[in-house]
Amino acid sequence: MFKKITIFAFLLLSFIALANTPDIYCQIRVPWGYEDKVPAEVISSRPGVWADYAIPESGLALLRARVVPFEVIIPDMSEFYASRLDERLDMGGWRTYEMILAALDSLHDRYPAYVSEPESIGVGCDGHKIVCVKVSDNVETDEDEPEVLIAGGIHAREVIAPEVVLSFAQWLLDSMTSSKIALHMVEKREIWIIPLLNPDGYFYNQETNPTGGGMWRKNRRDNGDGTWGVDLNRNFTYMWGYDDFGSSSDPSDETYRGSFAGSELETQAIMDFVDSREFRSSMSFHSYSNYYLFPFGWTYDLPIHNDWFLRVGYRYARGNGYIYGPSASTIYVSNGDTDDWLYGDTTGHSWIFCCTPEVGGDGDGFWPALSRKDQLVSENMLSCKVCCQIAGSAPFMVQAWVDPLYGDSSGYADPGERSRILVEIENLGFDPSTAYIKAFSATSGLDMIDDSVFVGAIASQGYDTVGFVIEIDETRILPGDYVKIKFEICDTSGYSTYDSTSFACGTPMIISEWDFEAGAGSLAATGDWQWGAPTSGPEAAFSGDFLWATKIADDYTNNTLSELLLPDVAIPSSSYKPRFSLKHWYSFEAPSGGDIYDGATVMISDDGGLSWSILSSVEGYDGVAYDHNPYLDGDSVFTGSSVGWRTETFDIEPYAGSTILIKLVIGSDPYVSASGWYVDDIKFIYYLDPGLAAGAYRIPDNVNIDIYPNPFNSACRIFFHSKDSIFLPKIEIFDLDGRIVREFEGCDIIWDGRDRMKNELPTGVYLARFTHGNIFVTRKLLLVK
Ligand code: 0X9
Ligand code: ZN
Repeated sequence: MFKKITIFAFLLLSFIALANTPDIYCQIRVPWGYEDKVPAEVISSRPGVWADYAIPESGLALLRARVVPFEVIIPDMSEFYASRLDERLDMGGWRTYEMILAALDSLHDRYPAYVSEPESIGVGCDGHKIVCVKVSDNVETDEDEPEVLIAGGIHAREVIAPEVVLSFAQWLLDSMTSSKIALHMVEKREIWIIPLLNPDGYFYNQETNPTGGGMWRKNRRDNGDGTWGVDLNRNFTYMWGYDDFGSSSDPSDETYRGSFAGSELETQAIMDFVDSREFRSSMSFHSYSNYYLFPFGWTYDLPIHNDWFLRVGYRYARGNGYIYGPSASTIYVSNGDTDDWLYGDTTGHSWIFCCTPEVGGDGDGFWPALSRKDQLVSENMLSCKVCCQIAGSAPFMVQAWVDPLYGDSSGYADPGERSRILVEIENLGFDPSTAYIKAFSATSGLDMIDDSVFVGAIASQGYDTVGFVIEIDETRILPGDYVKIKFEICDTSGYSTYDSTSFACGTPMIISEWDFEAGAGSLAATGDWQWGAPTSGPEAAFSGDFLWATKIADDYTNNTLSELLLPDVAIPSSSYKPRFSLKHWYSFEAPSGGDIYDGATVMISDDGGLSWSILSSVEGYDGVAYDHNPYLDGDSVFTGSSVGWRTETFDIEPYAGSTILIKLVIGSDPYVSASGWYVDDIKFIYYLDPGLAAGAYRIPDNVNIDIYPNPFNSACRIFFHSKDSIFLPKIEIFDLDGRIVREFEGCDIIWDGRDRMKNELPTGVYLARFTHGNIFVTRKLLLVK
């Protein structure tokens, strides 16, 4: 009898267990092109080659019925995820639903003056609460301050999302005493924190997989047909069910959009809450794939604020390399999602500057290893800060360069000279900004004559440029040396952002250069390389109209090696700090899971092309190509996107005295192409030799040089006297492009401002270089017509 009961009880228990047993999810890999036939979202992909999906085992039959070929990559994702977590801990070490609520309680307890009492904005059908807190000074008062929403966890299994949201709130509060920006945001914004938008789904994962790895995504609605759950990120009322791309009317689908727009309790709670506030900017954290996604998702049409989104996207991703862009083209089209509603539906609120971060890479998946938690959190703190900033005023530095209209107007900052650095500032915030900029020299020998400059009011999304006078000590900084200036951009409302610039001092002398305007140059091309005016990629040359590109009107070819060989160049043995530089714009297949498939590199040979080596770049390559690429396997390459035009510099000092060959090489693997490589303004330069003696750029004590008048109009007299030698110096006059325009030998000569052919030279700066024994000295001459 006893036995019978036990068996019965056992059967009953297993039945209950069975009813509660979640589906086993497999990660499957499907060849590209079947996206419409797979009832789930792509979780990772190599566009054009394959896409991975998380599919419940029960859904595999449907794929077979639809004749979708697939390979199982991970047979049981929950088991796989749990296996790398800590089985002794709840949720394997990730926070449970209760811990998330407790964390909000504890924030309120620790900072009652800055964190409101946690409040439920609604519940799911299983009764779990969507809880929010407000972070701000005078937290009980609804002040007239810009409002920001930092939320996450609308997809139950994306456990990093609540973690990032809570960690940001924690950082804001814990850093009020140590970080000006944290204090400022707490004082000048109202920041609403909602770590978990889908508590029922989250709790369900906690129950089914108490040690972590639960794969439930949707909420827990009983669909009434034996299936559960609506994808809350398809249930919002803006463009709900617009089409069947990325959202489904099938209740068993992972992206089921619900039976009508806004049908779900959670969606209603979120929409009501947003409509009750005045948010300007927001984050809705998801995982994974290392993206910052902006509207729209429902259409490829770009929103009118697209430029602003991209400028801010660049700031979000600075430091973590996440890809940013409109959802539809960056990942996939879908409809009824949170952000399209926040941005597009303006019936109950103004448009919101929203963003969907997808935190983590392929290796992290939905349940990252615990060792990755801190990194994934910290790499997203900047985006949260910037999101809070832009709700008010948000000045940032865009770029800095040497003022070409200051001093000798050469556009170069020479040792021994005063120059001016121009700094461009943009305001990415909703409110106008006023700022001042402080500048700090980070290189000894570079003095800031101006160390603080006021910037006037900049309208939302506007720009302004200010200048800082600097002086470079010629005894400590030599031509060609890199110097660095740090900037603090102080918003007068009370916080700062930081940036810096670095550049080489001195006026470069040109050994040879090509801007490709007059023609293709004598370059030898194989494969995709073409000279012309580009209509793809950047759609314009860096300067003028023409450049070289791996197809000027198309993407590069798959599985191809293309080489562009420059004519040989003799680097004079006397040349000081010779460098090779180019301007380039590139877009190659984006690396996936750390693997680089396509890329480009610069190779050098000093034996006439018998042997080649990679020329290292001062600014640095993007990574090392993977063995899928038969041409550049193991080589340092540029890959992914340059994000606009860049200067690339290569040190060729070891080749002084040699005749070198340089080739620009791009290698692609058999799949996926992109715009390719666009190269303009190639230069071989060196700097004016500061002299071999100590004291460098200064005139040695035993030498006296006089030039008068200087500036001059028709002629100047150049007088050279050495106490120790009767030999005559060589005097070479260079123009600023490094071309020798005139040569003399003598210690008292008159230059009439003409070149060798007796042609009058134009107004400008010229350089007189004196060579006398082993003394090299250079002086500037200013010809004014
Ligand atoms: O598909 C989603 O809901 C989001 N990705 S996830 O892997 N976390 O599920 C992305 C939503 C982006 N929005 C649109 N494409 N509309
Ligand atoms: Zn998600």
